[in-house]
This record gives sequence, C-alpha cells and structure tokens, in this order.
Amino acid sequence: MSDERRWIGRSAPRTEDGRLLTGNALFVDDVDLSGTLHVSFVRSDLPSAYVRGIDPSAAHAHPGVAAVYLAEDLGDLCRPGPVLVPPPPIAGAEFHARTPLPLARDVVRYQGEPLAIVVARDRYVAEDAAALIDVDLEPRDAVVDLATALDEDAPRVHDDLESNQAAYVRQTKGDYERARAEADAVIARRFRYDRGVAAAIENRGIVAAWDPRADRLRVWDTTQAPIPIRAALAGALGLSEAQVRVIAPFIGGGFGPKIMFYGEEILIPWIAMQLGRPIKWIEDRYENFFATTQEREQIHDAELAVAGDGRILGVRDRFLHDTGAYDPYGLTVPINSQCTLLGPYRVPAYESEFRVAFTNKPIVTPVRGAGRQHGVFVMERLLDMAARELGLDRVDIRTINLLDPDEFPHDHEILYQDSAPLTYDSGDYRPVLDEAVRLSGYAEFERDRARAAADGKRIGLGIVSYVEGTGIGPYEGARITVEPTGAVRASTGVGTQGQGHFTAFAQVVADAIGVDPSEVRVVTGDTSEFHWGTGTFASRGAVVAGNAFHAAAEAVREKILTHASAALEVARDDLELVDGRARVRGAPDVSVGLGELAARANPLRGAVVPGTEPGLEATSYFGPERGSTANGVHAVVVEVDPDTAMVTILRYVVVHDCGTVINPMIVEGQIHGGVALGIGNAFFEELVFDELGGMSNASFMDYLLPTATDVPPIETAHRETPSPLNPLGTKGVGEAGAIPVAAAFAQAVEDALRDVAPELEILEMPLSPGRLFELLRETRDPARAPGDAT
Ligand code: MCN
Repeated sequence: MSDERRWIGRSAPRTEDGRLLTGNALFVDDVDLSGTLHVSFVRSDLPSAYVRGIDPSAAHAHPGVAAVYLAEDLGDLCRPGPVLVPPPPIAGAEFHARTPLPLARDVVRYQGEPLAIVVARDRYVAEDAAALIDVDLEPRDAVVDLATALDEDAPRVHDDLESNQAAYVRQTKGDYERARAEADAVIARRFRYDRGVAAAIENRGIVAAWDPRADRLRVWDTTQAPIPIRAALAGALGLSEAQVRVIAPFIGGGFGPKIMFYGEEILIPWIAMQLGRPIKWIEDRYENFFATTQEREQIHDAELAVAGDGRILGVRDRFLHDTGAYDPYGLTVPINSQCTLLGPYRVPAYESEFRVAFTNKPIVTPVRGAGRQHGVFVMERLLDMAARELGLDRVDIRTINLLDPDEFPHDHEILYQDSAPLTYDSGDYRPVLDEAVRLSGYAEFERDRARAAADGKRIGLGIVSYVEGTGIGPYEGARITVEPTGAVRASTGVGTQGQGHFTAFAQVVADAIGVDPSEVRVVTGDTSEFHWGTGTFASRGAVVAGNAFHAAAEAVREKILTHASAALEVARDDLELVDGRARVRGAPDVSVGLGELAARANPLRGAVVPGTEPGLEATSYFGPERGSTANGVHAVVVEVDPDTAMVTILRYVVVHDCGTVINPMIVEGQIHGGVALGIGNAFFEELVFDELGGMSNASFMDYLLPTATDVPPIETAHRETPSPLNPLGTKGVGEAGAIPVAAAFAQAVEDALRDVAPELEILEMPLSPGRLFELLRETRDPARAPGDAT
C-alpha cells in the first residue's frame, strides 16, 4: 500500500455520475443496431396446467413477423437449465433439482412461464402476433399455500417427485434439548414472511448480434454475472468462449434477480444466430412480475430457550421455504436464513431444520438480503418476547448475549451457503449497540413517549442487531494498465448495477499508484475486457473485486517504482508516487510521469530483460478463504395511529461496521437504499395470489413501493473493525441496510401500541396498514375474527 493512503476512507465524488446524469450511460435498451428484430414472449396465464396444444399459424401469417418458435422448434436447446449454485455438502441433506426449460413443453408450473416466442420487425407487431397464438392449456390443481404445500394430499408440482419437497436440511450445534430443559423460559412462536418482487427500475433486457464474418456473438445483457453467462452461452450454442462477448453495461438496479441465468438469455442469442439479425427483448413491467425471480416466502416455527437473566441457552427453528416452481439457485436463500438467525449472539445450542417446497408460483432466488431478513426477524422477535416475559430491558437482553471481541474467530459449527464453515472473522459488537442506543435516544425515550402521549400521539422505538456474511469467494480478478498517455485503465469481471464500483475501485487503485481516482477508468462487466470471475452478489464486490484491484495495483506500483528508479537513478525507497508522477522524496521537482514510464516499459527498440514483462500492467486475483462478517444495529422511531393503523417513521438510525470503508458516501448510499427496500418489504410490498395461484396485483398501481416521502432521513454512523481475511480489511455492505428493517419496525410498532394493545405481537411480514388494522382489532377484541370487515 502506498505511504500516501489518501483515497480509501474518503467520500470521493462518484466518477460514473457524469455519464449517468448527462444521459451518456449506455443501458441495454439503448443498444440500437441496424436491422434489429424484436421479441415478444407468449406466457402461460395459468399457474398450473397441461399444455395440450399451441397453434402459432395465425402469428406466422401476421405481417411483419419474422419467426415464431415453440419448445419443439428448439431442438437440443430445449433442456432444463443448470443448478447455478450446488447445495453445500451438509450431512443428511436432501435436494431435488428441478430447473425450467427455456420454453415450457408439456406442463406449465407457474403463471408467466414462457411458451412461445414471436420475432417481428418491431415490438408492437411482435405483441400483436403473440396475442394471435392459440394456446390450449388444461388447468391442473395448483399448489399455492406454503403451509400446506408439503401435505401428503397436496397436488404435485413435479409429477416425478413423491412430494413437493425440494430439499431438506438440518444443521445443529450443542444440545438443544438440554438447553431447553435448563431454561427458565422457552419462547415459542410461528413467524411468517410473505413474497415480494425486487422491483429494479430497469427490467431485464437482452440484445444479441451474431457476426458471421467475425464468427462472433455479442450480447448486451442486464445480468449481474456476465462471465458465467458467457460460459453458459458458449456451451449451449456450441461456440468457444472466445467467440462470445457479453457486456453488462449500466444497469438500472439488479437487487439479486439479475444473477439468475434465465431461458431468455439463451433464446435471444440463439435466435440472433438462427436469423442472422440482431435481436432485442426488453421485459416489460407486467412481465417482470412473473418472469423475473422473487423472494421471501417462509414460515418459521421457532423457540428460544433462555435463562432468567436473559442469557440465550439455545434456539430451535423449523421452517418452510417456498422456492416456487423450480429451484435453480440451490439452497442459498434458506441457508442464509438458517445461518443469519444466530446474529451477533452467543448461542450455545442451535437446532435448525428447513424444508423447501415447490409451489406453482414464480421462481425464488436471492433478492437483496437473500433470506437473511427472515433469520434476523425470527431471532430479534424472540428476544423481544423473551425480554417482555422475563421483565428485562430490550437492549439489556441483547447486550448480555453479544459475542465479545476476544471470541473471534467464532465458529458456529454449521456450514454457510458457500460451503465454508460459518465462522465469524471479527467484530466489536458492543460499541455498535451503544452508539445506536445513544443516537436513537433510547435512554430518554420514556420522556419522549410521555411528551408525545400528552399530545395524543403514540410513539415507539425499535432497536435490533444483525450480522451479515459478506464477501464470499470463490474469487474475482482485476487488470490494471497504465498507458503511455498516462491514462489508467482498470477492469474486472463483476457487473455493476448502481453500487458505485467505478469510484470505489478507482480509489483503491489511486491509493496504490498515486493518481486521482477521477483518472482511473474502471470497466466492469465486459468479458472482452476481463473474463475471469463470477459476478455481483452476496455483497462481495468491495471484498473480492476490491482486493483483486488492490493486489493488481500493488503489482503495478512495484513496476512503476522499478522503472522510475532506473529513470531517475535513485533508490526505490527514495521514491513516492504522487499526482500521477514518481518523484524523489524531499525533492519533488525530480520526477517522471507514469505515462513516460509506461512508454519506457514498452520500448520499440532494445530488449525487454528476460524475466520481466513489458508495460505497466498487472493482473491479479483474490479469493477469500471464507466470507467476512459485517454487523450493525438499526433503531427506528415510529408514530402509530391506533385508530387507522397508519405508521409514520419519525427517525431511522443505522450504526454499522463493514470493516475498512472505501468510500463513506457510497456506503451511506448503500445503507439508505437498503433501508428503503426494507421499509417497502416491511410495510408496503406484498404479492397477492388467489387460491388458484394467479397473481392479483402485478402492477405498481396495486403493488405498493415506498416513495421518497415514505423514507425518512437516515442517520448513519460507521465503525470499522477491519476483516483479517483480506488485505484491505473490508467487509460488504450492499445488502445490510435491508436486512434488519422488518425486525426493528415490528418492535417499534408494538412498542408504540403497548398501552392500547399490550397483547399485540407482530409475527408476520409484511405488515401493511390494512393488516395491522386487522391485528389491532383482533388483539383488542379477540372475538373478532381476522379479516372480519364489520
Ligand atoms: N463499499 C465500500 N466500503 C466497504 C464496503 C463496500 O466503499 N467496506 C462500497 C463498494 O466499493 C461498492 C458498494 O459499497 O461500491 C457495495 O459494495 P459491496 O457491499 O461489496 O456489494 P457489491 O458491490 O457486491 O454489490 C452487491 C450488493 C447486492 S448483493 C445487492 S442485491 C445490491 C447492492 O449491492 N444491489 C444493488 N446494492 C445495490 N445498489 C444499487 N444501487 N443497485 C443494486 O441493484
């Protein structure tokens, strides 16, 4: 690392914003190649049906239609997609992989499953023709309710399986039965989490162009994982990887579902090759509600065994996870729930088992937080209820159980989603909680509550903790080149969907080689620039790609110093790298520019010394042995109107620790975005399915997202406990904001209503105003059944 560590830790202005704000950032739909044909999909409007026949003749005959494809036209391409993340090797675990075909053939298993594709001169014609395709579907019984999906008499989503059970996993540590026997209290509850969509501003989209003269395929794709997509495309289309270039340009949000490998991603390039014309498909919003993956449906039966002083003795959790109609993403989401439940706490005994159910609903894969919300919700709610039952303070019951700094690394004796042991690398949890207590005014809150009550207002405070496994492997890479012009080019394989990578990675490079971050041109997500790596998920960019950039930049720094030492005839140790020049310490006028050194490193005459390489360039990789563990505390103050059940968020405080912070402004932005998403998930967003599995609110008119007026200013404080697992000491932050919101929100709402509804327990998410209204009425007057509108 440079002596002049000037950029890491500073809120450098975002280098990408110029392009974004002036309309010069390329998004997939901006790719406008001459001769492009457009695609519309015919999708099943039933969630569960036999495909009895599809007659495309009217669409074929429609003017402007270039082609129509059904499953039977796809040949070998029509085979089930891969399991993208094989489940970890957990003893006794069971996993039945069922992945979708690019176009459904005999059976459709969720509403929106694609059945046919129309290719036409424009999108309007393609949609008109798609509407002419005659699809004969014979309805089958649908599996909709997660609670009964595994019942013996439930209809089968996949006929070849004995039940709808897609997976079973049990992980344990310690002796829960003993913990239970020794406990002074056992708190047992059933918790539910319902479904939502990721709702990125930009829907998915793909443009593909086959160039027969160059024998190459170019694909612009809104993916979070361009390199795996390239490998999959090459394999499926019979091409070498070098013939396929995948570009993930600027992307208007990913939030998880764009990590999936979808049938459309194979079909559009295949059609481009079949027809020899560029092909474009841009998902529309309605389509996105079905065709893009979703998350969050789980039911937990959990119990906490606790001593009279609040010490956690053990936790048992048995839960159901809804994977939708297929399970291409393995067990990442439920394993995250299982592991994240343990939180920042000392839990001597843990018994956790889950069953994954197939249902006739859209496919579930990670959405920001990726199952961690559920774990935090369950644990934090149990702690709240234990505190209440034992007459303890909510903060005290948390403090007493926090792991101490000398307990790291802390091995939880179970496996994490990346197959590595769940071992927390580092942390200092108590100061984080103390700071949140201080910033939220927890100690003075009774006074505030009394004041508000005098004005007829009911306010409540929620305060919860979480940890997040971030920065998992396997690896990422980076290449840095200093060009003879002095320009610095830095590329990596991860794609970017708004996380500020261009700036943060430039800061890492800038620190090592002594330039301004604005001079480092970062390229992400273009396989022609860098083709090793996996993608953007699991809050791993800062850890994995960040440290790859760090390693490559340090290697380039070494080369710069070697060449500068020769050029200036001074010892390397006497040199410093500042403002794009290598200069002599104490004699700044004696210097040489990086561009000049780059030219020297690539001579047109003479000889490059054997054992050295030309140019000021280096490629490095970083693969962490396991993920690093970030942590934090959220506190929220709400006002609840007990008559209307309207909740207003008055304050939101986040204190968090993501190790070394590269760019505090970006990190705060990530937290703000995450909290906004969490607020949406907690209070606004819920997909509603009818009993046949049909989605009732697939539009932003009915599926409510929080708007700017619903998201309060968020007060943020950082603490830094550097991770020992990577040289920069970073931990991830991209999902953290979203993870504990529901738990904090539930506690705050209960707290606000404790005088009017002391029995109220919030055991489910989301909690729309309507649902809170029902719960309140039920609690105050148990004779009234839930949903009774009278
Ligand atoms: N960062 C930092 N210092 C740290 C940690 C992170 O400065 N100690 C910076 C990073 O350099 C990066 C950003 O914060 O610019 C997020 O970093 P990280 O936590 O490593 O997350 P990723 O880069 O891997 O991004 C993925 C993560 C995930 S999994 C989802 S989902 C998500 C998220 O990021 N989707 C997003 N944040 C998003 N933000 C936007 N705008 N859009 C999305 O789709």
